[in-house]
Amino acid sequence: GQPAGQQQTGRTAAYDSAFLRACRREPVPHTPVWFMRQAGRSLPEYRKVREGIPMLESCMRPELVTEITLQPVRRHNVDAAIFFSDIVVPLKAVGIDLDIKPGVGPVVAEPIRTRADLDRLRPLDASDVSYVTEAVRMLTAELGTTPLIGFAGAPFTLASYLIEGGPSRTYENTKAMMYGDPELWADLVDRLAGITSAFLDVQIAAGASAVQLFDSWAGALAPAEYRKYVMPASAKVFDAVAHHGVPRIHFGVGTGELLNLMGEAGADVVGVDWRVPMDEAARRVGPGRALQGNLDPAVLFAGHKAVELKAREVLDAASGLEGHIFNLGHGVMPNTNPEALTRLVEYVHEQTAR
Ligand code: 1CP
Repeated sequence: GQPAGQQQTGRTAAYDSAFLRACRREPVPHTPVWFMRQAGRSLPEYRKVREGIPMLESCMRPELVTEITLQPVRRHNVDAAIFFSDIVVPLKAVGIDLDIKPGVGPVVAEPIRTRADLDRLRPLDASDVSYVTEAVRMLTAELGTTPLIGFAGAPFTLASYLIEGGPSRTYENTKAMMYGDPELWADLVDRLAGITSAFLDVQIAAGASAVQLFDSWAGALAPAEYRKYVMPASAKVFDAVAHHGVPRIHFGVGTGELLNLMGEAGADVVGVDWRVPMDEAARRVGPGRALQGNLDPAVLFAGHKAVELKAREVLDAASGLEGHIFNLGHGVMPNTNPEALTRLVEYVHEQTAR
């Protein structure tokens, strides 16, 4: 049942696509493929249209977002598009002073460290990101039966940028708050869960037919800590968008020990990095959820024969699964030859055609 007054937006024109069928663990004509970070730096046509436009500004221009999102679909024939944006866009939209610095990533001017700092994180309203609504509408009209994946950052990963002030390898300030002031931490991730849910709501309401929650850095945590300090906030996000009826994907890097919990948080599809074979991942996640993954993105530098061999290993390991979406184990690396990606899509389609 859905709450009164809320319409199920799940049945888009892409409903019967291979990607959405795989998310629902239904039979597919071929194994669907898309790549995390498929839009962006590896494509010359991307570098061309982005020239002179800062990253955050480019996320606020619906026509540019539409063009960049469509580029990998045209070029690679992937089975899904992923909305061109960034996980920090909703934080910027609620007024956090941050920038995305080339070669670095998100940088926050005044990190969040105290209870007083929490007041800077007000709830997100759809009107704060009207450029997202506009871009998603334009995109879904252009994409037709090709699904559009909306996305957001999960509370832990967003909190890590807000607390550290930028990218980190150790998350020392993040963990200091989590262990040292669990009440402040819980309130912070709860606010972030609200912002993230609202950002996903906007994308689904405008026509996105699936969503992915990126908890990229959750692999820094042991399972007991993940369960206690992170899972409740991520579960709140998945619950909040459940009424839309669109598949919910959950992904993080180095999360082999967390795969079962990331499923339990409320995902329909669990993303797997390259460190755990797909059959072992399926065993860890248990029945009732599809899996996405998991070719090592570095394999794309090894030449086509090696790519085929390694892709075949992924397909073999995933052959017993009820729902498999082929992807890389993390994002496309900037120096990847785009032709290697196009050939990989062809290979997976041809190997799995039924
Ligand atoms: O296909 C696509 O490229 C879609 C667009 C997309 C997505 C899905 C971008 C554009 N960012 C993201 C998600 C994102 N952003 C994640 C989760 C995915 C992942 O784990 O890779 C994370 C952690 C970020 C934060 C971020 N933004 C980083 C990582 C920094 C770190 O901590 O190591 C970076 C480098 C950015 C900048 C960014 N985001 C996107 C692009 C194309 C860029 C490059 C900057 C530029 O072009 O100026």
